[in-house]
Amino acid sequence: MSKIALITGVTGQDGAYLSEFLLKKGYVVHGIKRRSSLFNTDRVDHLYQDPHEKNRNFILHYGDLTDSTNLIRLIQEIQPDEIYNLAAMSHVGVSFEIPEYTGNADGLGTLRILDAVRLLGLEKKTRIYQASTSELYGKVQEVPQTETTPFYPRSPYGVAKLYAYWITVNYREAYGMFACNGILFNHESPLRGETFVTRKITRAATRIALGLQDKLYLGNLDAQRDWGHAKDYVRMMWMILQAEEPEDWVIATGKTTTVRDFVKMAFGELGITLRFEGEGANEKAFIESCSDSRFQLETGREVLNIDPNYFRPTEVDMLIGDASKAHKKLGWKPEYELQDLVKDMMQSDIKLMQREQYLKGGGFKVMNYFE
Ligand code: NDP
Ligand code: GDR
Repeated sequence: MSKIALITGVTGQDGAYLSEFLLKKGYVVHGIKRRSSLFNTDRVDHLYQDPHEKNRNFILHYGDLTDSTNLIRLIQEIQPDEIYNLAAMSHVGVSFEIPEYTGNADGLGTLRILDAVRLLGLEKKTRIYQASTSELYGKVQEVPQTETTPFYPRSPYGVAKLYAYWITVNYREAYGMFACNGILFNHESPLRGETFVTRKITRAATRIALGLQDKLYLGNLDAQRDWGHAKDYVRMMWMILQAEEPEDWVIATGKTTTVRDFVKMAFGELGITLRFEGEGANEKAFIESCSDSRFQLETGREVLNIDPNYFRPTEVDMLIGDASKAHKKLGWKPEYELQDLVKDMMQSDIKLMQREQYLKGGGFKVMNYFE
């Protein structure tokens, strides 16, 4: 019999990679997607199976973490062996704009899943993975951060995820549930949402090189993040639920890099060297040289400015994780180095942007309903 998994947030970056991973392992995968006025399933469209087909192993359901009635009904119908709770309003900056909703979806949403499992008497059958985050550490207390480093979240997102972390621990201790937190540090990929800093940079670098965009506007270039590849991290989500005991785990690469250095690496993949000048809100970057003859770029051109609107009211300055526990107890090791990740993202974005350039060159416009 195939194992049955339920993934919330199936349409997100991690949901897509995890779906592929579990399908390859022979699971039947159910996913919860939100209703949206436009299609929002781009990342999993290649896995789509027509609802009229028999014996489907990838099935999507409408749902929302803010609706307990929906979650209870779906979990009752699906009777999952494993639930991966990946759904969240996952943008730290945006959480300052919509703090109440973030608390509801990211904090209480986790409680709704845990309690649905308990209410339905599935405590001993269903294992639960909670997508916890390095944002829990927030203000630097200890370097590198481990499973025992104290938490000090610095955003409504981090605070909501703190509630989710502890309610997961509480349900495990109170009701003997196999419920675990994966404390994942930043992980990126070609599927990363366009408003997270890495993808914003890889898209902009390729668009600037191809003449589709003038400048890149960023916020805090000094922030340091421990960036891994999402493919490595979804493998670990599964390993966490196969462990003998339910526990909490840090997943990280153990290396940290500034946003500024990520910018240099991304442009570097296109043979472009940047020169940075100025400080804080006045920092700028210019093209120093370009060794790739495909791109017609003027030396000395300004391509990066700071937009203080991207500064956060409270920032997380530095994250670097120590995943020794996962290395030793579960044998997890990341396969991607940061340079491989940047290359992967750049190769994907250059293809996407070349397509856009080709369409524009042919007189086609990116779809706009009012033109
Ligand atoms: P994404 O933002 O790419 O995906 C989030 C998913 O959650 C999307 O499918 C989104 O749907 C869905 N979602 C949002 N709100 C709701 C809601 N109210 N009800 C149901 N679904 C909802 O995030 P990632 O894939 O990058 O991250 C997955 C999880 O891991 C998140 O919980 C995130 O907070 C956490 N995390 C991520 C890290 C990272 O570096 N990527 C690091 C640590 C933790 P839609 O597509 O419709 O927007
Ligand atoms: P983060 O990721 O907040 O770490 O949360 P993000 O890529 O948004 O920011 C990383 C750092 O870059 C700085 N920054 C900018 N960020 C964005 N988004 N846009 C900008 O223009 C910009 N300029 C500078 C930020 O200030 C920050 O310091 C991600 C999410 O996936 C969370 O869901 C997850 O929990 C954590 O990673 C671990």
